[in-house]
Amino acid sequence: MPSVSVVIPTLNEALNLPWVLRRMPSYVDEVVIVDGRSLDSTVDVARALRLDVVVVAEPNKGKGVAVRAGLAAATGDIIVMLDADGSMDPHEIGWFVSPLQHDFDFVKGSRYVTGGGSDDITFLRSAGNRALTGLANMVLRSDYSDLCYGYIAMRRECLEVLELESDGFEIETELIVRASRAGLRIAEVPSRELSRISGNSNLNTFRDGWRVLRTLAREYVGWEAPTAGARPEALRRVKYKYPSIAFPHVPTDPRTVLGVMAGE
Ligand SMILES: Nc1nc2c(ncn2[C@@H]2O[C@H](COP(=O)(O)OP(=O)(O)O)[C@@H](O)[C@H]2O)c(=O)[nH]1
Ligand SMILES: [Mg+2]
Repeated sequence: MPSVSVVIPTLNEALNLPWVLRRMPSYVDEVVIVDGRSLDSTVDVARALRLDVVVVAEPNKGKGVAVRAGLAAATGDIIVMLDADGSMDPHEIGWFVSPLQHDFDFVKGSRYVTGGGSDDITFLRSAGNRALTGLANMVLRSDYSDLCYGYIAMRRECLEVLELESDGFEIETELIVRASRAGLRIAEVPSRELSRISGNSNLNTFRDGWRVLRTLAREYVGWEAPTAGARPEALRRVKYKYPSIAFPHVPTDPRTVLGVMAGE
């Protein structure tokens, strides 16, 4: 079994973290909390609920900064990132891990495939997300169903290829766009977004929507995926085209089969 690390950025989530940590499956080897200088007892709650929790202090403000610090600190073969507000259910981690054990490199949760859904999203955010997803698919020639959703898992070696640098909520866009441009093998799995248990969202629909759009444009023109050979161990699994091989259909002569069966 590969080892599994879970990275959770937290900003004043003391009331929500107990639910999240209690629902952590037993096969999760490591939980990394990246705390954005919470004013409540987030860190104490985390330590009380999970003795071996790894607490990383966020170097600067922003979810992107936190996610990058957490990913860098995680030691597992597989890294899963999820939110601390109770909107992402750790019970779903298995759905994310299993494609990674079967040749996929990068797994994204989606609220818009059968089995997924959202209790949390507003009409405005949903419309914005659909528009941005459509645009991303057009420029990337990809087939994502849900761009702005941060329940993501990947193999650790992919981190080196992705060269993440975003500071805010646009980190999710950066991850997704780069995963696709680097040629990672990507799977989407259904995920049900629940309502935040308590507190308010830190996301601002217009400001962050605009940042997503800008990130999309910047990534498309500006980021060159590392070329194969530059970092051999990280690129072992990427930059590899998966050909769809059509096996020729050779009709079998029934008499030969019958002959074998009859022992002739
Ligand atoms: N460390 C850190 N975590 C953050 C920051 N902003 C948001 N988060 C966390 O990121 C996750 C998602 O944030 P949330 O406010 O729920 O945004 P939404 O789900 O997009 O509405 C939550 O677990 C937050 O605690 C930040 O600046 N620093
Ligand atoms: Mg949330």
